[in-house]
Amino acid sequence: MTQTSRCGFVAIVGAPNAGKSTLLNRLTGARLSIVTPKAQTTRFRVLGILMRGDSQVLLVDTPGIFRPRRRLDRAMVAAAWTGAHDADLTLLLVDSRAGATEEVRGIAERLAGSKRPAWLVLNKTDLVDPPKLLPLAATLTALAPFERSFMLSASTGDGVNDLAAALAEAVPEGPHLYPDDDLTDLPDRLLAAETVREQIFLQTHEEVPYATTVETENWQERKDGSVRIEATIYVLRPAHKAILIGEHGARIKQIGARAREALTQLLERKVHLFLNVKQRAGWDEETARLRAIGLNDTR
Ligand SMILES: Nc1nc2c(ncn2[C@@H]2O[C@H](COP(=O)(O)OP(=O)(O)OP(=O)(O)O)[C@@H](O)[C@H]2O)c(=O)[nH]1
Ligand SMILES: [Mg+2]
Repeated sequence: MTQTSRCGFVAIVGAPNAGKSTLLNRLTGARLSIVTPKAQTTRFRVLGILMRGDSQVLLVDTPGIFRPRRRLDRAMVAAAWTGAHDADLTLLLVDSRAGATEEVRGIAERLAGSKRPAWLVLNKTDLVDPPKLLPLAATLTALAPFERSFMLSASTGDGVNDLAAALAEAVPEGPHLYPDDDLTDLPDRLLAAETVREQIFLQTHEEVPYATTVETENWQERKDGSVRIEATIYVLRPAHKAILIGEHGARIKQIGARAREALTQLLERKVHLFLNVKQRAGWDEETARLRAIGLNDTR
């Protein structure tokens, strides 16, 4: 029996913190998109490639959809909707414990208006009583004509295989758009910057993570096979800089150490990481800073 080559884009959209990046990582089996307990972690589209039989499923993790205030936020939300618009299929991922919040209802209604194929995925089933799931699915399916619905836990992996199999069958027939052993199209420089940002989200609090962006400034391959990476962390205010550096540089040292560990695993080689903290008022409204992380569409 010959298999049919299939390939298509599947966007994962939802409210902040629904578990979109966790699901992308689980489906691809790699830590491609950063995950933290804080909302608004993901800032741009992250492609993850799932190979299954002769199907290539191009998963697109997107920033959470919320009511944007500053230019950075607007660009993030625009990137999420562009992801959905450009996809063959959109998954609305919902945190089952949070339920049908106003945010989720708004996204479902907008998806319904787009008239494009969408599936409902209830996530975090490990956190709720199973009898609550069906009514939640019914509530959301009343708002948008989801073709199918799934219930899973991206954290434990429960139910994820069923979704993967269904996606592999659902993507359209056609040639593969990426080499079959690729995992993502994210450049290593961006991956490095994201790894540092993940540690900032994990190790600082309140407004500090949201006042921060990271850019890889320098990347040097060394003869011994290791890589030397210099990254700049931009913050909005002097107080943020003081917090990031910490007493006697303790915080920045810890951020660097953990990010280096993660990068060593991701890149599978020795990493020398140097971090620089710079204060730059208004970076979150600046075209160049947004472009540096691939955000240039404010559709
Ligand atoms: N218990 C449980 N926690 C989960 C599950 N999926 C994700 N999480 C947790 O939820 C939090 C948010 O996960 P993310 O994957 O970063 O969520 P996201 O939707 O990508 O968030 P943004 O990028 O901010 O929009 C993290 O602490 C995850 O560990 C799940 O199935 N069960
Ligand atoms: Mg995310």
